[in-house]
Amino acid sequence: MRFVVLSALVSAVTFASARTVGPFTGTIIKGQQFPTLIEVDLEQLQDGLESGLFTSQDLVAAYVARINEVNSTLHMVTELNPDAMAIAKTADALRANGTLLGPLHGIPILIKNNIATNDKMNNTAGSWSLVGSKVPRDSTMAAKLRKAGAIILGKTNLSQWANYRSQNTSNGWSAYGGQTYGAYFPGQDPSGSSSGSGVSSSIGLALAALGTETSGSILSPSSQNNLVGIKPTVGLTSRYLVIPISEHQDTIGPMARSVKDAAYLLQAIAGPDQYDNYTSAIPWAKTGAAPDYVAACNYNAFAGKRIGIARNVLALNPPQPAVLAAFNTAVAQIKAAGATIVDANFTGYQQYLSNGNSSIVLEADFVSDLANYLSQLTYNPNNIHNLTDERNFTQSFPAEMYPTRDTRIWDAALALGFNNSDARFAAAYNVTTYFGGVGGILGAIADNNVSAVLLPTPLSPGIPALIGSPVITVPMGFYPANTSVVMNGFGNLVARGPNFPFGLSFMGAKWSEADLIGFAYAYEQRTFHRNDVQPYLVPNIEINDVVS
Ligand SMILES: *[C@@H]1O[C@H](CO)[C@@H](O)[C@H](O)[C@H]1NC(C)=O
Ligand SMILES: *[C@@H]1O[C@H](CO)[C@@H](O)[C@H](O)[C@H]1NC(C)=O
Ligand SMILES: *[C@@H]1O[C@H](CO)[C@@H](O)[C@H](O)[C@H]1NC(C)=O
Ligand SMILES: *[C@@H]1O[C@H](CO)[C@@H](O)[C@H](O)[C@H]1NC(C)=O
Ligand SMILES: *[C@@H]1O[C@H](CO)[C@@H](O)[C@H](O)[C@H]1NC(C)=O
Ligand SMILES: *[C@@H]1O[C@H](CO)[C@@H](O)[C@H](O)[C@H]1NC(C)=O
Ligand SMILES: *[C@@H]1O[C@H](CO)[C@@H](O)[C@H](O)[C@H]1NC(C)=O
Ligand SMILES: *[C@@H]1O[C@H](CO)[C@@H](O)[C@H](O)[C@H]1NC(C)=O
Ligand SMILES: *[C@@H]1O[C@H](CO)[C@@H](O)[C@H](O)[C@H]1NC(C)=O
Ligand SMILES: *[C@@H]1O[C@H](CO)[C@@H](O)[C@H](O)[C@H]1NC(C)=O
Ligand SMILES: CC(=O)N[C@H]1CO[C@H](CO)[C@@H](O)[C@@H]1O
Ligand SMILES: CC(=O)N[C@H]1CO[C@H](CO)[C@@H](O)[C@@H]1O
Repeated sequence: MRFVVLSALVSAVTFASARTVGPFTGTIIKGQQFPTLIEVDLEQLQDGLESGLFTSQDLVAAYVARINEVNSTLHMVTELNPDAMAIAKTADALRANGTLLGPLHGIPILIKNNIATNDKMNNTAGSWSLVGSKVPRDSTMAAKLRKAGAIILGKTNLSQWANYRSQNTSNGWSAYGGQTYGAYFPGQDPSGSSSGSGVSSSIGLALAALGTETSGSILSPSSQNNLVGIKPTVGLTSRYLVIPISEHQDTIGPMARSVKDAAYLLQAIAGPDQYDNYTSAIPWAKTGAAPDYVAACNYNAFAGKRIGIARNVLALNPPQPAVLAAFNTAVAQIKAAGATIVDANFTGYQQYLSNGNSSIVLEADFVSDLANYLSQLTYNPNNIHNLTDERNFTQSFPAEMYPTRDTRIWDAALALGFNNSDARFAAAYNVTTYFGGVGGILGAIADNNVSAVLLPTPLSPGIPALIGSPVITVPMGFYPANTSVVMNGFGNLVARGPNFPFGLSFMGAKWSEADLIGFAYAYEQRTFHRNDVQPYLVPNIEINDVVS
């Protein structure tokens, strides 16, 4: 077979041997043992495609069959890409004549239903108001995935509007997609807002998925669905044609079953974009010399490093005993791996807890940024141009379930009376960047001379969100099998219960993703907690069931 190197990304492909030791026995394809789709990683899929064990068309068929097996229970995918099989056929043809677009060539990926594609799929943020709306071109995230060779398989369900509509609702519910459930316990709260991305990636309905985060929406569902999630620095991944909450806090990142798979995805989607000026702040935006996030996966990353713990955050929000015990074990393992562990407290944290400026930042940004997104639509079926219009639609359209699912977040945003061009916005943002920066993660890093700061993921998102700094979560443990069931505030989901997963977060300075990936990988490879507990619901179809 001849290889035509079309893209520099291809050089990143190395066909390393299998690593994860899982409890699944695998599947026999053409007489050869192959990992199951709940545990397979990117390099193993590329191996199987290269050796002719199966094709990308087989992968699409298998993943679609798996989605159909569980979607009436879990509601994790809102729509499939009707062109996925045709795209897979083209990918197979290219591969057959030796052309690989990149490491993701012919690999099915799911994306959250707020990342627009200029194809037959809808982009709705879960709202009926946007069903049928059209965008002028692909979002930069979708375009980059396609350029790297990925097959966009479909759109995942989410907490509607990325959890920015109601004060009383449930994670993973959208009017358009219904209620998403997690796969580790019947009725499991999938967390959110990238709920369907979390559930789908976790049980192998695609290699991995993209999520979006404003404050916790990648990290939290990755934690609660037993995944690795990367919340990149704001500006590392373009937000162009992604339905926004806040230009100052929104970011798009991978949710995958291994650190290395997440690194491959980040490599494909990171980088400057003329349509999102925040990407011009990327340190390598002008040189084009991107870090190699895959090569950053380093088993020895902790050797000689100082790693901090935000002890005062733990003291002010005592974690559940199972989470705290797992965290203490993780800290000991990281120390044993060569790190020096020190306190790295967030000095402004107590003051932050009683300060309301972060709500003002999101409200004012949403008023501006939603109007900006809507202004770019080339077809706007319900003539919605701003938040006033959107609230009126939502309160009038029965399937939006108003007032059971309220609009109180929007009511507050409209009552604010100004947007992010106002001086009052700038003053509020100045306060929140203090709590995130000098009084938060950046101060903790500088004052204590550490390379990263650790927290259990249920506590990690809030402070980095304020300044757009990166965080990576890695599976750290599970609630014990005898955990009592606790319902969510809305009363329809199990918020905490037996076998619920949770993660460990590595927080760093802006643009420090390569360092964080190194730490996350070094921790993952020593622990492999993802394999400790299996979901209660796993699809049965494997590639060998569809391969011809
Ligand atoms: C490989 O196949 C693709 C798709 O059929 C075609 O466009 C391309 O020209 C072929 N390249 C070579 C080198 O044959
Ligand atoms: C997008 O929404 C339209 C209108 O409801 C629907 O006809 C179409 O099937 C949807 N697209 C997909 C890919 O589901
Ligand atoms: C992007 O543009 C906005 C609005 O003009 C501006 O406030 C911001 O500083 C710019 N960001 C960068 C990184 O250039
Ligand atoms: C960090 O906070 C914890 C809990 O509040 C406290 O016990 C510890 O002394 C603090 N560490 C430093 C270095 O200030
Ligand atoms: C915003 O922060 C300033 C300075 O800390 C504080 O005085 C003000 O009360 C805060 N606003 C709200 C709404 O909390
Ligand atoms: C923001 O508010 C200003 C002042 O009211 C207004 O001129 C501008 O059009 C608004 N921008 C957006 C995007 O709503
Ligand atoms: C929102 O858009 C509608 C038209 O769709 C317009 O009548 C209204 O004035 C706008 N409201 C604001 C606050 O810009
Ligand atoms: C509010 O929504 C209803 C139902 O979609 C529509 O008939 C009405 O014209 C809207 N009102 C305004 C002020 O946009
Ligand atoms: C911004 O906050 C700093 C403290 O972090 C304060 O010294 C400064 O006066 C504030 N600037 C504005 C314009 O509010
Ligand atoms: C939240 O919604 C549920 C379901 O509609 C309702 O029973 C509950 O009273 C609501 N809680 C609050 C605080 O509004
Ligand atoms: C997107 C998708 O796969 N939808 C399927 C969900 O499951 C029902 C059956 O319960 C199918 O009819 C849908 O096509
Ligand atoms: C694709 C899919 O599963 N769609 C479902 C989304 O949720 C609604 C409401 O529960 C169902 O009617 C759809 O079938």
